[in-house]
Amino acid sequence: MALKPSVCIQHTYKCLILGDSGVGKSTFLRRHATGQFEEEHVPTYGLNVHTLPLETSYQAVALELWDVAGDARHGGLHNGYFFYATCAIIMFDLSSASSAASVARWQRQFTEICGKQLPVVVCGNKAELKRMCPALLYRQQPNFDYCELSSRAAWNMEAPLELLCRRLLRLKDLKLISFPILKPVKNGEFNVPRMQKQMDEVKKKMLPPRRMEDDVTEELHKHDLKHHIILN
Ligand SMILES: Nc1nc2c(ncn2[C@@H]2O[C@H](COP(=O)(O)OP(=O)(O)OP(=O)(O)O)[C@@H](O)[C@H]2O)c(=O)[nH]1
Ligand SMILES: [Mg+2]
Repeated sequence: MALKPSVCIQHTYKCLILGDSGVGKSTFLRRHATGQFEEEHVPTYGLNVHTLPLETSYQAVALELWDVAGDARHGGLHNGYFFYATCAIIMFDLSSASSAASVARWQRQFTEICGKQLPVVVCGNKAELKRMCPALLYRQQPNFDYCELSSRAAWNMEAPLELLCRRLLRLKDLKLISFPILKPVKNGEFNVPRMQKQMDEVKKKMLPPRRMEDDVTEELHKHDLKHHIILN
């Protein structure tokens, strides 16, 4: 299913896919690699790696996707996996508040090992399900993007890849010009306008960048954000 760019790949970038167990990291990878959607949660032990060639409006690149086990007991927190990563997708499940609350921890771990400058896309999966997490907010930051998708509905699957390619190549108007056409799972009914609207609402309500001197507790209080999850 993965496409074969007609032109030579100029760069391969290592991209970690991080997030709690069960958020859908392996499903995302498998969908892109084979088109299949697996209903069952088979936890990953260690990691899976798959290289995805991508044709963009500027050049062909490849993302080497490292899908890391979300459960520490399955070897997911192995620091060695992080070496030489150039970017990350941090995934959470929009129907699970605890997985959204864990994003900050995954992001901290990534920046501690790989540095603060690398591109990160926080990605809410299972967008077709009822949202069970409190209101989501993220802070404007260089090298940070947010998107939502549904592997089940095959909706917005290419968004994190496109956002990362833009950051990696420093080309704001870059577009993926070809990618695998994925089909929603059979017998599913998906409300695409609703999914789009919910994602746009989160994107509209960004927080300004945090200044060094800001006290986080005070800031939350000031903006009345007690019932929000801040994603970075
Ligand atoms: N409803 C819905 N379920 C999904 C979606 N994506 C994945 N799933 C389901 O979520 C469950 C977990 O998926 P995995 O991809 O195995 O999760 P993971 O993040 O790789 O988990 P670990 O390997 O344990 O870290 C599976 O039952 C998938 O079918 C989605 O977009 N919508
Ligand atoms: Mg997995």
